[in-house]
Parts: sequence; structure tokens; C-alpha cells
Amino acid sequence: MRGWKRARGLLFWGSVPLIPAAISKFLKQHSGPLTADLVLEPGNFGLGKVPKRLMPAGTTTSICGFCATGCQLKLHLDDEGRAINLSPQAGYPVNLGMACPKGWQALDPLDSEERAKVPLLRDAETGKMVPVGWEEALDAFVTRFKKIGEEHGRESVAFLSTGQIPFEEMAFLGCLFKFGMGFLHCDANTRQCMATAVTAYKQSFGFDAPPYSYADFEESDVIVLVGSNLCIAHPILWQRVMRNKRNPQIIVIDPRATETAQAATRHVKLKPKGDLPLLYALTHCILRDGRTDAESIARTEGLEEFLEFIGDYSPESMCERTGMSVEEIESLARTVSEPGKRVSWWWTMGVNQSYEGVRAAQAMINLALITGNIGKPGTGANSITGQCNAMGSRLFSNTTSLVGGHDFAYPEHREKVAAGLEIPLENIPSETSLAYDQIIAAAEEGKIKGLWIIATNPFHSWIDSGRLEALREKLDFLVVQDMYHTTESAQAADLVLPAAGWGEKDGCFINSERRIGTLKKVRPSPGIALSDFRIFRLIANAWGCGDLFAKWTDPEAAFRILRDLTKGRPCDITGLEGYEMIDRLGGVQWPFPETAGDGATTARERRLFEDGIYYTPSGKAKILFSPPAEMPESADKDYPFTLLTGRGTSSQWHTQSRTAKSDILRKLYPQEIYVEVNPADAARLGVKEHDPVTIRSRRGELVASVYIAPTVSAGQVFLPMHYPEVNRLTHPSFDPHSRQPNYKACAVVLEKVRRN
Ligand SMILES: Nc1nc2c(c(=O)[nH]1)N[C@H]1C(S)=C(S)[C@@H](COP(=O)(O)OP(=O)(O)OC[C@H]3O[C@@H](n4cnc5c(=O)[nH]c(N)nc54)[C@H](O)[C@@H]3O)O[C@H]1N2
Ligand SMILES: Nc1nc2c(c(=O)[nH]1)N[C@H]1C(S)=C(S)[C@@H](COP(=O)(O)OP(=O)(O)OC[C@H]3O[C@@H](n4cnc5c(=O)[nH]c(N)nc54)[C@H](O)[C@@H]3O)O[C@H]1N2
Ligand code: SF4
Ligand SMILES: [Mo]
Repeated sequence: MRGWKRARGLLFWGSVPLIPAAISKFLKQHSGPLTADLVLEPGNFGLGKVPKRLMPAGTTTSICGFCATGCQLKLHLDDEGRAINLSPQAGYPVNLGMACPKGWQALDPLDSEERAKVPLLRDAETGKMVPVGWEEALDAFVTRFKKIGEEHGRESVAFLSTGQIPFEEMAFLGCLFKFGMGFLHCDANTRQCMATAVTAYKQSFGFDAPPYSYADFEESDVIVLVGSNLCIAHPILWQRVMRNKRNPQIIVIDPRATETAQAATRHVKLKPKGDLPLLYALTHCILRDGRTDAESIARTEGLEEFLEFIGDYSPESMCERTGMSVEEIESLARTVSEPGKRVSWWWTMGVNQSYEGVRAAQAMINLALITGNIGKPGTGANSITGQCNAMGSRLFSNTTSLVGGHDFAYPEHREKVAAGLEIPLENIPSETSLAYDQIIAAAEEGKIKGLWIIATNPFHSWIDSGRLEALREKLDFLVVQDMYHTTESAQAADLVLPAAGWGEKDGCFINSERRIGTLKKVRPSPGIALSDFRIFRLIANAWGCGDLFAKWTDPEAAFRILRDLTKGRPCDITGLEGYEMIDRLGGVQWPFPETAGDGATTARERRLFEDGIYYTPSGKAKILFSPPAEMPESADKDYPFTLLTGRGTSSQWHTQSRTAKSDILRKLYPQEIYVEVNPADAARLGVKEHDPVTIRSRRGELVASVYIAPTVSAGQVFLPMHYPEVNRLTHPSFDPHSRQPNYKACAVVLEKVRRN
């Protein structure tokens, strides 16, 4: 039997796309719930057609599947409804007809030969990955994970997922895993990325609510970008800054002279992790000089304690920690508190990826609150999200928060969600999951024995990634569900589930400014790859809990279930009928309650807190702070350089599984790993441009080509995260409140590679 199945798998492998006769034979041989589910999704078998509704006059639209800017792309379709080309959508309120190189080339990664086209299962005897059909794959999935669960309990299987699939899929996964399969621990790569902002907002505002709209970039007098390289990471948001007609001051706070810093009006070359000391010193000056807004302060609580605390943070005492002079700090403090000026604070990974990111983010929130820069045009304490659906994951993934902007800890939330989903209340745990790093640690300790990885590539992207390879040996069963079978994580798997990618499925993303937009299926997925949504349906049925999710028939049905769950929450979107309405309105920012009415539908860009009412029980924002801590691993005699990491070019995306598949994008970035080295350091080390150097940390080493540039200060080096070696060096330290990894600073040593 096994041989037959394997042969069938091989048939699929070798003959993709399948001929219709082979498909119908396959379907006939495999009737029952599995087949019914496969049939539900026309177009999955290579030759299917895209539903007619997606083809108005030969074009349709989709939100880009890379960054959280959320540009809308116009897809040009052939007679069969397949996208053959695309262009940025003119008139969409986000990108106004623009797109960056990744957006323009978004179709390229779909055609790669490295696509996972059939499930692959590791053969116990040979250790090789063998193509199998869906039934065998599902059988292995269910048998192996059930066995682990039965032997070791509900804490022994975990999943790690993503901010890059539609939220309907994220919600299905989170609900299936916790309420259907009955496991507890799950997290996503949003922990690597947004956990700090989530925690900061939740604690300060009472809900994870980025308050701004992109229009604020254009309406601000002083734009402060902290640890944010917009020109590379959010190029279209930089274009929005460039549209600002108020002649704004643009201040970039970053240890590196990034592309954005070079284009700004002022670059504050901060010492790595000098953010919290600097922000407190600025606050000290502003409070000392009374450059505050009484009305806004009246809407806060905790100021008295803060006043006492901030006395210790004079600019004089913070020079050492920030690398700045008293004059520089005083002048910056005046600029960000100029009466009558609209000041907006924006931050990204330079802040979030830190051992004290939450407090640094809250230090900006505090500054906005005390200077009255919130709830008004051109203001805000604004976290820019990273992945296309990071915000969707925050509201709907059912990992850290209970689906729909709820909390696992509150009985009334659990009751509401149980009723809304029509599932037994006892299926909803009151405990929260372990965070990502705790899941990894539990796997290392042998407590977690089964791991399911969906749309993320931690064997490349996780901090101190060398640990994952060692951990691999400890896992009884590792499942990776990805578009490609060649990612570092997929290659480590026991079972690879082939997933459809962006462009091959429907659903919604939520961008940085809380705007919900739709994506469309405009391509069949290759081989027998299925959308993640369909894979979760198949797993639900195979696991025996399909009945619980009977109403989750397709993404839009799931959307409606999720929409109804948000009723009465800050993220209430009950005013949305469905996908067609979202498209008609040009994307819709949450909240959008039933009561929003037509007035709200015409207000295309909305910010929160215009009424000064926050989501805390008192309605007031909380001022939160704690003393800055020491860097977990700073440069020393043996490891004299501070290693910074981040995005390299606008054409590279994370672990490069997608962007490396585009011929055009590949021409736009360096193929080999390079390290930015200050000219003085290069001279001292005796290295020239393009010389190979070994970079070693206490955890691992790599060889990179030298790129001599004054963009980094002496004593610092920068490595782009897109090369798999980089995270072998990073130091596994975490913010205590958000458990976000501290990717951006650790100690390394550089040595010239001696040629024989
Ligand atoms: N082209 C491209 N665009 C992307 C992505 C991509 O992979 N490629 N990824 C997307 C995702 S998921 C994310 S999260 C965003 C990330 O967007 P960004 O956060 O803007 O990008 P990074 O380069 O990771 O980090 C920003 C800056 O933080 C600086 N930094 C390092 N340490 C410190 C510090 O201690 N303090 C301060 N103030 N700054 C510091 C770095 O020098 C770097 O220039 O980009 C999104 N957009
Ligand atoms: N040193 C260092 N490390 C970092 C960072 C840093 O600044 N420095 N940044 C961190 C940040 S902010 C982030 S967000 C992470 C990103 O880290 P990852 O999430 O690991 O990176 P990606 O390459 O985006 O991985 C996404 C995976 O999902 C697959 N995929 C894409 N679409 C789909 C789909 O629709 N379905 C399925 N099933 N699979 C799909 C892709 O092929 C890819 O393998 O990296 C983190 N790592
Ligand atoms: S800026 Fe972001 S959303 Fe816009 S096209 Fe580029 S990657 Fe896509
Ligand atoms: Mo991210």
C-alpha cells in the first residue's frame, strides 16, 4: 500500500501540472470528506480557472504580500483569469499609484521550480524526503501529533506561524490548534517583530492600537524616525513623507547613517541601545522647561511618579549612554516640543528588537502624551509594522490574544468567543501560550516534542539560530508548511506541506495604519499545493474536529465569523459587509462598527484618540517607565565590535525565500554576504574593499565580504539579515515584557581571512 501511495506521489511530482484525467481518477479513488474539500477549491490542480467574480474587465486588485505598508496592486489578467502582469494601483489611499521593486515583481516568486508542489514525507529508513499524496501526508500529521499528545499531554506540540498569510487563515490555524486539536502553545514570527509595540500599546492605551494614519506623515511639522530605515524597509511610506508640504524637520535616530538618515534633515547618531536614556533625557528637559500640554496630560495617569523618576535623567547624566553632547540633547528636546508644531514619533525594529524595547516605545508614547502630540493631524506615537499582515496577526491569530481582540484571561471574553464560534466553552483555555523563545527552550528541554511551522523560516531568522539545528535532533516530528521545499526550515522537516502563496488565494491583510484590504486568487497553485486555509480544513477533518469548523467553508465565510466576533471591541469591524465592500471603499481602517454609518465610509483616513479617551478602564493613558538596563552583551576586549543587523536593500525580503526567486530582484542586491565596516576600523584591521573577513561571536562565526563605509561608526559593524549565517552570531536576549528578541546588538570580533 505504501509503495502504491509513493508511486502516486511520484506521479504528481513528475507531471505537474496534472492532466485533468489524472485528477479525476485521483478524486474518484478518494471520495469522502477529504475529496470534497479538495474539490471545493477550483484551480488548485494547475489547470483550474479563477472564479469569474475576480475578473472585472481583465483586472483585479490585491494588497501586496510583502511589507506592512499595504500597497494595492492592480493585476492584469488573461482570458483564463490568471495574472500575467501587475502595476501599482492609482488612487489607492495608501500607495497613490506607487510600488517598490518587491511589489512590482510580486508575481515572479510564484513560478519558481523550488515551489513545494506535493507533500514530502521523510522516509524512516533512508532519511530521504519522499513525495506523497495529501492523504498520506495528513495521516502522518494526525498520527504523529496525536501520538505525541497522548503520551506527553497538550503542552507537547506547538506551532510557530507568521504575519504573512491572510488573517482568515491565521484565525483558522489558531482556533483549530487550540480549540479543535486541543494543544496550548503557539506563537508567530510577529514575536520577532511587533511584540514590543503590542505590549507597549496594550499597557499604555489599554489595547494594541497604533493610533495613526499615513496622512500623518504628510501633515507633520517634525517627523522623528527612531530605529526605522523607511527608505529601504517601507519605501512607499518614505514617498508619503516626501509629499509633506509643511517643510518638515525629519529627524532620524539610528546608530547608522542609513539611506533614510542621509535623506533626513537631522541624523542623531545614537550609541546602540541609547534610545531609552535619550528619550528620558528629552523628557527631563521638556518637563523641566514646562513645554507640556495640560489638556493632554489631564488624560493620563502616573505623571506624579514619572516626575519623580525623570529627575535623574538630566542630559548631562545621559551623554555617556547616548554618545551625544548636552547641547545636542537640549536642542533635540526643543525641536520635539515646539509649541504649536505637530510632532510625530515613528519607530520600527531599532526600538522593538531590544532587551528594553517596551519601555523605549512607551518613552515615546509618554512624550507624545505630555506634549499633546496625539489624536491630532500630524502627530502620534506610531509603531510601523513589518509584515503585510502583522496587524491581522495581532487581532486574529489566537496566539497571544484570544481571537478578535480578546483576552484568554477574561471569562467573559472566553464566553463571548465560544458563543460566536459555536464551540464548547471548555475548549477555550484560560492560560496563555508560551512565547516563541520559551517554546524553543521547552523543545530543547524535551517538553515540546512536536513542532508545526507555518509560513516562517526560523532556521534562518530566529536569534542564535544555531540552537535550532541542535534542537532538531530533539524533536520527534517537525512539520513545515511553506510555498517552497528548499527553505532552511523545510529542509529540516519530517513532513513538508505544500502551500499556495500570495496571488493563489483569497483573504485579507491589515496594514500599519489599521487598514483592511483584500487579496485575490489570480493564479492556480502549482502541483497539488493548497491554500493554507484549505490545508487547515483538511487537517480539521482528518483530526476529527471538522464539525467544529463546519461554517469555515471559505475565507470570506471565516471573515464574517471573525467580523462578528469583534463586536464591541476597539477593533470592531461589524460595519463591513464583506470583501466587495472593502474593495469598494478603498480599504477600511478599523474600527468600523455597524454604527459607523455613511459618514465614516467617506472618511478615508482616520486616527484614534481624537476624543482623548483611551481603552484603559479609567479611559486615561498610562505613563509607564523603568530605569534603563545594561546591554546584555556589550563589546569588550575579546569581542570589540558591536554587531548591528537589519534590512539590506529594498529588493530583499527576510530569508529571501521569495525575493531570491526573481531574476530582476536578484540583480538589485549583492549576492554575497557583506559587512559594513567603518574606514578607520578597516585600516586598523588591514582589510580592503571586498576582502573576506571572519566575524565571530560567542555563538558562531561567518565569513563576509568587506564593504567599507562611514555609514557605521568605528567599533560598530552592520550585517544585513537576509543571509542565513547572520543569526548564528546574534545573542539570545529578550525584552522581559514582550519577550521580543534583541536582534540588533551583540559583541563580535573581526579577523582578516589570511589567504594561503
Ligand atoms: N526591503 C525590505 N523591507 C522590509 C522587510 C525586508 O525584509 N526587506 N521586512 C519588513 C519587516 S517584517 C520589518 S519588521 C520592517 C523593519 O523595518 P526597519 O526596522 O526600518 O528595518 P531594520 O533595518 O531592521 O532596522 C531599522 C534600523 O534600526 C537601526 N538600529 C539598530 N540598533 C538600534 C538602536 O539601538 N537604536 C536605534 N534607534 N536604531 C537602531 C538599524 O541600524 C537599522 O537601520 O521592514 C519591513 N520591510
Ligand atoms: N538578525 C536579524 N534577524 C531577524 C531580524 C533582524 O532585523 N535581524 N528581523 C526579524 C523580523 S522583524 C522578522 S518579521 C523575521 C522574519 O523571518 P521569517 O518569517 O522567518 O522570514 P520569511 O523569509 O519572511 O519567511 C516566511 C516564510 O513563509 C513562506 N511563505 C510565504 N507565503 C506563504 C504562504 O502564503 N503560506 C505558507 N505556508 N508559506 C508562505 C516563505 O516561503 C518563507 O519561507 O526575521 C527576524 N529575524
Ligand atoms: S512598499 Fe511594501 S507593500 Fe508597497 S510594494 Fe513595496 S513591499 Fe509591497
Ligand atoms: Mo518584521
